[in-house]
Amino acid sequence: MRRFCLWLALAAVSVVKAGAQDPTAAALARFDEMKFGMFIHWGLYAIPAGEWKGQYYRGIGEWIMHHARIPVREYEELARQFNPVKFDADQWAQLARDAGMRYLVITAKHHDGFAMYGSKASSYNIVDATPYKRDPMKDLSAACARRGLAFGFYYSQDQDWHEPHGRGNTWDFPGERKPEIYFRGKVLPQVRELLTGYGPLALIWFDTPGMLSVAQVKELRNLVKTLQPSCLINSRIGHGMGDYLQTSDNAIPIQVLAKQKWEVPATLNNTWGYKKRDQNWKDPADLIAKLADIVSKGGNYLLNVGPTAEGVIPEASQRILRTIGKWLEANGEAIYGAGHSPFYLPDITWRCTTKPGRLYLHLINWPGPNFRFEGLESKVNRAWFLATRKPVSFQQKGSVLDFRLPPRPVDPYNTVIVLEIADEAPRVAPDRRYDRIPAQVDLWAWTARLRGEEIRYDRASLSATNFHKAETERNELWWYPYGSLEGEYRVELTYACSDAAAGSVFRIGVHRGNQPPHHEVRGRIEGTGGKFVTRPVDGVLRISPDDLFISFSLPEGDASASLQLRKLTLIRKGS
Ligand code: H79
Repeated sequence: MRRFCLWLALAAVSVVKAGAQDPTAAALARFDEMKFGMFIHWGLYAIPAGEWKGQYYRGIGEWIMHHARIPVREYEELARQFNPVKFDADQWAQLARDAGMRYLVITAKHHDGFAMYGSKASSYNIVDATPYKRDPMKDLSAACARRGLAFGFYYSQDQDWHEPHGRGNTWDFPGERKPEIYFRGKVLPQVRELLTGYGPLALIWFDTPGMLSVAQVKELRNLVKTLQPSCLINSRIGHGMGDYLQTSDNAIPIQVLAKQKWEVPATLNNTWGYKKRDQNWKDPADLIAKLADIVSKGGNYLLNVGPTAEGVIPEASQRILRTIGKWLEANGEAIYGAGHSPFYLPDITWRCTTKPGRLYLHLINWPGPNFRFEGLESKVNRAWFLATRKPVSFQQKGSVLDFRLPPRPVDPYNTVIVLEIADEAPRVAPDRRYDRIPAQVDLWAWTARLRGEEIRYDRASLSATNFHKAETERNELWWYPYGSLEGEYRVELTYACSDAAAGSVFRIGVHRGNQPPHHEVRGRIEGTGGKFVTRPVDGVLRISPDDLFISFSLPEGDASASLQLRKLTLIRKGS
């Protein structure tokens, strides 16, 4: 009897343990702590670098084979020239560390089908088809391991423009596809190679699902989890079978998303793969603020670099990343392992992250000497600047905190104030909670995804500019509400425009997928004499839970180079 009891007790313990050790759950918890990673797009496309036969191609550089409809036989020639003699795995991994990144994800195979590692499953790979003859991924995985950086592979499982049965290449292979031939012949064996040859992978990053069936994706998932149970799989494996969610490329949700773990993949300029001409680098101040924004909403930030064909990460990318790293060195406590904001995000002065007993206020746009913060019901015992440890003076009355701050920002990018509170988790006034959508929601240009090569964000005026040149590509803003904005709204625009440039038609659209809006309101931009004003828009905007994004554009194209759009305000009908 005694022995039986002992056995029962042991069995119970092992069940509990098995639960606690679910490898995917444990890996997700580690992933959530990391917050910030390096994405690397490196492949044959770095040779043309945006130009083919003397012609420049707009758009993302790694798509050049598709954009220029380059025949497989011609594109294959690039492999014979690919010789990245300046590649140094330790330098790349060290750069990621210097940037404060905790993980690194690199293209093992992009849509062009070329394997950037030594693959036995296809001779179209860097070891067998280039003069370089080495496997850079062996070096890189080892360099990451030496520095405690988590490592993962990007693998394009669905599009493969090199294969007759892969998706995407209709210029060489216009006929029907037998996905099964491609899937069994290339995808499964290559994914097996990646999961068995490069040590433990933190994650595998699939992209652009479309052709593979539920059964195929299930098999792919099982293969990954059988070989490495703690390797995470992103949502772009398709059919809802990922472990965590990707937002669209360069898209930050407008709100806290707390139901599942997620990640924003983003570029430093307008391309993933190296493109000679693209020097449209984002401002480090903007990236540092976006990191705080994403973490405050519960996400991870995966920032991309596109090395040259020689194996060099562009100087400008390095500078930007080291600037972010400096900020993180002093302020990392408010980022790594921090929880999302307990508050709704009313403006762009601040963002908030948490740890037990602590609340971090990220001042990303300096509020000036008198800063009022409302909605915190927990008692604040102490407040100090995270980077300098100097105390911050404040008064607390009920749920209102009044701070006395220096007239100018302590940190030019993001000044973090630590609040030590009397509760383990902050108590928040019900009408300020993160999951309580207020009757009036601001869609700031700052939080939008900027579409088009000309459009810019100007931090000084907190507005998007350069909507013109629609003859080349539409320049527009997209916001991602993730189901949080269901309802009917009146809309107001906050903008400035010179009187001379007034008159353009604007369109606010509501989109189900990456297609034209299924619902829209239009109006005309009136001159404001260059000053910022808030003006109502005629009509009602109807948003349903399955709407993917909301856009603002000047569809008729003549447009106003001088329009500065700061925000749209949505005011719920009946409020
Ligand atoms: O790897 C990066 C991109 O190459 C990949 N995802 C990130 C991480 C990606 N693949 N597809 N897309 C992103 C969607 C892109 C669609 C477009 Fe196009 C490519 C729009 C313009 C160029 C396809 C070709 C649709 C229009 C032309």
